[in-house]
Amino acid sequence: QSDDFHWDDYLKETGSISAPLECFRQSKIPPTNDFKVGMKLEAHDPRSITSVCIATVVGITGARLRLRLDGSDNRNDFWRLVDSPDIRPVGTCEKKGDLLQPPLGYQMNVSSWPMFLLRTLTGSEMAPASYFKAEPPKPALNNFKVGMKLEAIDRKNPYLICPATISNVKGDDVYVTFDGWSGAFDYWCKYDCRDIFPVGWCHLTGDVLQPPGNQTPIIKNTVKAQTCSSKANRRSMQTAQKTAVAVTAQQTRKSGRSKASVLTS
Ligand code: MLY
Repeated sequence: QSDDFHWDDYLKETGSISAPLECFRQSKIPPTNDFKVGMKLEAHDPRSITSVCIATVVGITGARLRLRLDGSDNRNDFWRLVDSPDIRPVGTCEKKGDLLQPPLGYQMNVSSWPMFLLRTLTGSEMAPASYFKAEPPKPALNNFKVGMKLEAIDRKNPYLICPATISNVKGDDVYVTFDGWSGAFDYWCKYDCRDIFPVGWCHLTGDVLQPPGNQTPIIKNTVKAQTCSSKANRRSMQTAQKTAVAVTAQQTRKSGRSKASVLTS
């Protein structure tokens, strides 16, 4: 957790509440991350969901792994929780009688794939089965309410986890907005999405929680409000604006011009 951001103070200053643990499809006690950089595993190719590929752990961040598909480039890394159903031990595919696939963007001729696979696995360290944790169960209902705070993955910069707000709820879907940022990073997702976490998650897992942004939220939100037609949207935008104003005030008080230049680079 960054030195100058503390959920307790922030919740007070914004007059907001955190979404209860029961809202999330995350384990109450975050899973331990035993993986080591260099270990290999099987992973679904995020760009070609029917393919199962060999991936290497190239980084560890909290309860997540930074993964790179063997035979792919270094520009398509992705992040998965250790209890994600997208990853499993090497050998799982073979046991099921399936074939490991080359990743999308495999740089060599496909005919070289079997030999590449053999070479990449020979002598490599494979992550033990006990490191892979079971996916937590899905909460029965969408219990999120507008205004609740959470920690959410920035899908445009998926290594980042940031303070966020539930700004709209529709059936099983929730609208996640990023505190202190204009709408560019916001997204709709299912309430049981694995990219959203309870307040305190990063602190418990040792992942880095970003501080809220300090863009000029009032101007950006006004622009956005004009494009919102429904009453519900306008109402949630008003909530967001109030939060944004409070955040900006807080940040100005705490750190003057703060980290805008770093975060918007
Ligand atoms: N400098 C990048 C990263 C922005 C990150 C925003 N997140 C934290 C909501 C950009 O401005 O695109």
